[in-house]
Amino acid sequence: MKLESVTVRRLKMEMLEPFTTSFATQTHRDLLIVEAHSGGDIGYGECVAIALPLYSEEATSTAAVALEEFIIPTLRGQDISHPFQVSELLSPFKRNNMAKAALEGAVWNLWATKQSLSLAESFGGNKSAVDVGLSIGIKETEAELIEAVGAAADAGYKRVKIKIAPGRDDKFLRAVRAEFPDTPIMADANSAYSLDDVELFAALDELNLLMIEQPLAHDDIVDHRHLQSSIRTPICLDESIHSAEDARQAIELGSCRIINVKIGRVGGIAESQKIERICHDAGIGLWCGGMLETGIGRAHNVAIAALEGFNLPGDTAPSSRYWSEDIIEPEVVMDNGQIKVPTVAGLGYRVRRELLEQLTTSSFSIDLGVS
Ligand code: OSB
Ligand code: MG
Repeated sequence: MKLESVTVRRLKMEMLEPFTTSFATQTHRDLLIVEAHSGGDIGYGECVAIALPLYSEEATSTAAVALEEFIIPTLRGQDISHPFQVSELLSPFKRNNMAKAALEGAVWNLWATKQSLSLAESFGGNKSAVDVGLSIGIKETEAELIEAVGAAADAGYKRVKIKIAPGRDDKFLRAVRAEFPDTPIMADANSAYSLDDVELFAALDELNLLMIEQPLAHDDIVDHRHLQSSIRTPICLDESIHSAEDARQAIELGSCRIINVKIGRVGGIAESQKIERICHDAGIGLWCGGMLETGIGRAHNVAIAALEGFNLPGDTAPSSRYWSEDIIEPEVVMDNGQIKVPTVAGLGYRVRRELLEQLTTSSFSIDLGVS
């Protein structure tokens, strides 16, 4: 498979409602779509970096530079017989995981299309449907949060994740638990706390949360170990895990009992597959996280969640939770708390090219020089 060119589009997409975490409020997404072109086929990948480096060190603008200056040019003149070659070729470059994953994902899509495999099949997934959870942003009041959790439970989501931050934590979670004694709920702190807060987390044990996601620093593995040994609620690591090696070390140290894989954060599908095997073999809970993706990123997330090691509901809500119009057709829909894994070859959805063009604020193409 020879790539003729790669196009990177920067898109601005308004979200249906603002999404607040401990690090920012997002009202729209500023993201990149990567297109890998070969022989009339296009493979699509999404770069999940956000506008400012508040979640990880990557930002939309810096990912675009990394793609243009050194990530895409690495494929010049390469004959790609399998997408593993892409991750291998990019491995000398440190980090830049979201930028790398966007290109690698586009090549996986292209390869799956050419092999007549569904994206899930090409990744090694064999589930016919995946369980879906909802991530709810920080609300102003307990009443608003209770309403949102009730709506999520009514809609059939298999579990509800509640974003927390100092001052918006135990009172809010207790109010929700009092209202919904049996709903599977969890909390995500996006690294807003420190070991000084051990007592706060120990007191939350009585709420029977499924897990508490990334309570401590974004780059920490050691302090999470101390926290995990002081509380019963399982810790799930998100921000701290950038690779299979990070996952191995966190598991070995006892820093978490669950891992959230985001394809972008760990640098791609190949790395996600390695983490899936590690978690499966270690008996660690695993689920697919989300970064408020468009339908393109969502298609990749649903496909990776089809691997057997992904044994907990993921943050892969349907299109209508985020967008008035998604950039794919049909939109991703949820049925009884599940999303069907597409079986058709390639991405599994048609990309709405005209809408993609309309939403594009800038773009560049790199010729990979195939004669
Ligand atoms: O920490 O999981 C997170 C969104 C943006 C940045 C970080 C996170 C999130 C979410 C949303 O929780 C998940 C989704 O619905 O895509
Ligand atoms: Mg998280």
